[in-house]
Amino acid sequence: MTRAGPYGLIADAALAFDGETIVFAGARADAPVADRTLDLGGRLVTPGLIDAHTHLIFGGNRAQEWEQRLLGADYAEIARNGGGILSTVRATRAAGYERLLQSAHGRLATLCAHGVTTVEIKSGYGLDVETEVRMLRIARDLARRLPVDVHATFLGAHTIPPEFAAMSDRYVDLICDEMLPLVVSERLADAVDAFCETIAFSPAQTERIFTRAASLGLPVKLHADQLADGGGAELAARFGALSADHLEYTSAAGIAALARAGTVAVVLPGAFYFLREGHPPPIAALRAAGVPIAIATDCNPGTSPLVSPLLALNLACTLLRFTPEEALRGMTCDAAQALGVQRDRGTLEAGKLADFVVWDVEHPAELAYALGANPCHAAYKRGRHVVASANDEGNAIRPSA
Ligand code: DI6
Ligand code: FE
Repeated sequence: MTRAGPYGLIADAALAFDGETIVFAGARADAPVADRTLDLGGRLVTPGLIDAHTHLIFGGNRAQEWEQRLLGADYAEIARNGGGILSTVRATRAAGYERLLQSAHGRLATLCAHGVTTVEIKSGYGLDVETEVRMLRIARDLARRLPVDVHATFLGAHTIPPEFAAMSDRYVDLICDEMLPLVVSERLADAVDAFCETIAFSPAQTERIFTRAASLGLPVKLHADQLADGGGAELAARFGALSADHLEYTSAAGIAALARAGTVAVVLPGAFYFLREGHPPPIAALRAAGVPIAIATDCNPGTSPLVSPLLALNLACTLLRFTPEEALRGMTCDAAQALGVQRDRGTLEAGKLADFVVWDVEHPAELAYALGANPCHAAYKRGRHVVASANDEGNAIRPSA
């Protein structure tokens, strides 16, 4: 019997898989005889990374808004003046399917090159039936083009579209009566999310959307308490949400509710950093309450233009005081739970998918440590070798002439 050390690490280990399923993970001495073996040179192997919260399909970018913010404008104020999410909505509506697909493909390929094998992607920059459906179709399409499982989330309730300004309840009607049934009948989404915040949807509106989602059989998750404590965590818990995300301003009562409901906290250190937010999510209290804490990139053009999962881990450690071990768990097993796929993902165990990454590091703490590095030597998705090392000769940088 092998005793795993910190990080669940097993020294001198072997992993065996048959087709897309792991059949053995443990000490090399105990490994079954295999048809074919591969020597990984003693490198570290981890589960494939799971990025459980992204908005990586969008038109344009918001670099100029970022410039304005650096000069003193504030995120909520920009949003109230029709910028922010709405400026990305304009750019996303104007971009055709192909252009949106290509730009998202580039971002997702970067995540894959850094060891991501499962990703969640939200809609929410369309806010009309046609564009929301386009975004979700692109999410499905990306899964056919890249070696990654995609969980698509319908986020029609991201903000109130200009056509419904000052009549947000009518937009909630559209979501409940048209968008949600369509998304379900076309099997375009695996979950439903909403942005519950004073600049977006009220708790009462969020409840209506969640009630409808539940009646259609879709699990929910929530952007909760990012800019202020709006009771978002409690609301998510009441609906048995898979996750409550952001949580910068969540109260003690919210944390207790998450713990009782078994809802995963997803923290997004990229957004915390990029908004220069001063109020960190209550990590110590979440930890003490035993709430599983996942970490995700939140890849989006406004608050977290982040395509490095390992940098997200570093930010979680440096800014939010995760240990490097907690950070890695946050992008593997806790992230699997945030997507409801812990049964077949998130750890390396017999019976789970052979989604794993081979890293060019000596110790797992190095994954969260090196700023901007990519030590991914190889990644395997469902048993298939899908990412080769950037250090292989083919990719080596040639000397200038
Ligand atoms: N919270 C966020 O951080 C992103 N969405 C949300 O509800 C930001 C999206 C954006 O600014 O484009
Ligand atoms: Fe988000």
